[in-house]
Amino acid sequence: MSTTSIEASRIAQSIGTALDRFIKNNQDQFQYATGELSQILRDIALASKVVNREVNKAGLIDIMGAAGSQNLGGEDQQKLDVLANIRFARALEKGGEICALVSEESETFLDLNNQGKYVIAIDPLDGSSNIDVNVSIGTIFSVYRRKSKVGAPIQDVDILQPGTEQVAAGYILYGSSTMLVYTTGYGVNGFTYEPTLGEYFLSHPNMQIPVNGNIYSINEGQANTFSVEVTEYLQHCKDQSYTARYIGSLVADFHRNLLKGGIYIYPATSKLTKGKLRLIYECNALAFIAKQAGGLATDGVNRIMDIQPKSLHQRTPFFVGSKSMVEEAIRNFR
Ligand code: AFP
Repeated sequence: MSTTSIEASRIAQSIGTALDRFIKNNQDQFQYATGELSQILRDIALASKVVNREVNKAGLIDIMGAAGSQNLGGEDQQKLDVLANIRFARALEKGGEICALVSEESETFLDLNNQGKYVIAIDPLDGSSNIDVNVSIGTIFSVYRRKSKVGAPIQDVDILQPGTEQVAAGYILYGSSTMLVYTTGYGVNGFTYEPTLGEYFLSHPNMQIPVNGNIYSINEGQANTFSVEVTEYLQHCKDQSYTARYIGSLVADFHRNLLKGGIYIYPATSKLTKGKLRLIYECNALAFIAKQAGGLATDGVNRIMDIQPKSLHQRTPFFVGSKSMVEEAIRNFR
């Protein structure tokens, strides 16, 4: 190809829809279309760009490794966890749209004492034990409307909302490319980050998870601690010659199965009787996205989004992914 024709084909190539434009174009779909939710999504996108920059630099500067403190689960907090928590909190606190923040990294919720109408639940950097080995990690977020009166102190009713009350949810995947995937209850759309332009562009419009798939994702190293039902389902996966894929990074495992079709399972085990994953800031967001994409998420008995949380850091067993696969996996649970 000659230089002029390369130039011509580059000019002919459209750069697509930027996230900002997409949010603006779709703002009217939202019943409280005052622009506040749009601003929250923009703030999350901005913070994610900063975190993305730090994640990309992780191998280059002394930012890798444990920060010396532990989070609530007693796991070492990695430096990037701490940094991501600060970045998202700062970006979200500034605008005044949110009144409270729930984060995996903080024991209690943060009451911002303002006129904000939204509550955010966030896992700022999930899969952080993978940072040191250059494996994909992610951010997960849920957005809720506050229930109590604006101006009053934040109450449990604002924080402990079931997933059905989410008005938006999404994740950022820091992978071979960085993606932001979100829903406001009108389908799921995915945006890929173009680092030279510093913008997310719509790359995966109206994402749908295949109704069936052949990938199963579970930490089979824990197989001796699984229930009979889960063990039987795993045998079924093998009998069907399904493919086992497990990164150990929830966002990355979920994202792959969303695109290709599959099931992700983090079950209750004899050691972790409620499973490992957190309902409020991990499972609810992915359950909302799965539902909007035509998939299913349950704890084996109840739909994840129907569960009434009783505490901030509550754990739940989690079965999520292609509808037929999840239905099959939980068939013997009731
Ligand atoms: P970290 O943030 O401590 O790496 O935990 C990540 C996580 O919550 C989730 O992203 C993984 O899917 C899951 O843990 C993996 O846990 P197992 O090592 O028990 O399979």
